[in-house]
Amino acid sequence: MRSSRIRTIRTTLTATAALALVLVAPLAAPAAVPSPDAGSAASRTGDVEAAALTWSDEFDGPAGSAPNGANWNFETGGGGWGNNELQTYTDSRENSALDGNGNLVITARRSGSGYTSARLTTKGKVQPKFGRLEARIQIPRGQGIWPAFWMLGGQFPNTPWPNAGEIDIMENVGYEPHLVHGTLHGPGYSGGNGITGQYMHPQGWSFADTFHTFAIDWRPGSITWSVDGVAYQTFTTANTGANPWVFDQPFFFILNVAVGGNWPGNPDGTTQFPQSMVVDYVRVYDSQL
Ligand SMILES: [Ca+2]
Repeated sequence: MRSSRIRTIRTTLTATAALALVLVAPLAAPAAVPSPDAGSAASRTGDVEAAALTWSDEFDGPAGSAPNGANWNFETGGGGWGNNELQTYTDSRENSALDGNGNLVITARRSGSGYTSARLTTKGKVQPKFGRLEARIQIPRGQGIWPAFWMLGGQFPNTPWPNAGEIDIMENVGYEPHLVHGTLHGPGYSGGNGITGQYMHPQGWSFADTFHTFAIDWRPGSITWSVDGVAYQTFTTANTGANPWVFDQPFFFILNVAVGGNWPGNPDGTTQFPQSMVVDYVRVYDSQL
């Protein structure tokens, strides 16, 4: 989702999404090392303790079962997704399944000369507006691996990208194991001109080494990104300037692992498959649904 991440969604949509090339926001200095204890961000972030859980998927269920169809759709197919990505997304349990330990696992696999993976969305099913939105995720690793936890405006595709808006809560590309990116795309600020910033692991370690909680605190005219309770950037209507702020409306979630493409580059001899993104939960607090 960098450069112009124009995704063509096979079934219905002409879509997109993007991550931008330009790093606009300077990073906040790495803050105090977050507590390593397990548990939700609520245990670490004061303002969440009083927050009411609006919705969540905890991914409880038998090993090998499908993610809850009441919450999740599959977007399938290949063709590069507008970004020269290499994977073909499937609805197979080989690429997305519960692990029986309370996690959703999205797995990118080598398949012949190509790759398979999965991309799940909550479009039409779970479309929050405002609040605290977070997921606890252990991301995959390796050159050419591109995991993402992100959102598109609920009006998409009737309202085309980028006018419908895109909120990238977390993206990582394998050649930067210690960085995650948070980005907004909208009319006048999309693709390589998205409003974006990044967060470095406090110790400079790989985010793939363990679980981390990636969140936004989303209010009218303002979105703040955090990792493990450490806020690292806030974008507001001041950042979009004369261009419209298109984020005061419902958005749906997307979880996917892409392989290859313009931003991450392609896998090489160092990349090991399969690679899995393990999602403990997606939670929404104090939101409108
Ligand atoms: Ca869980």
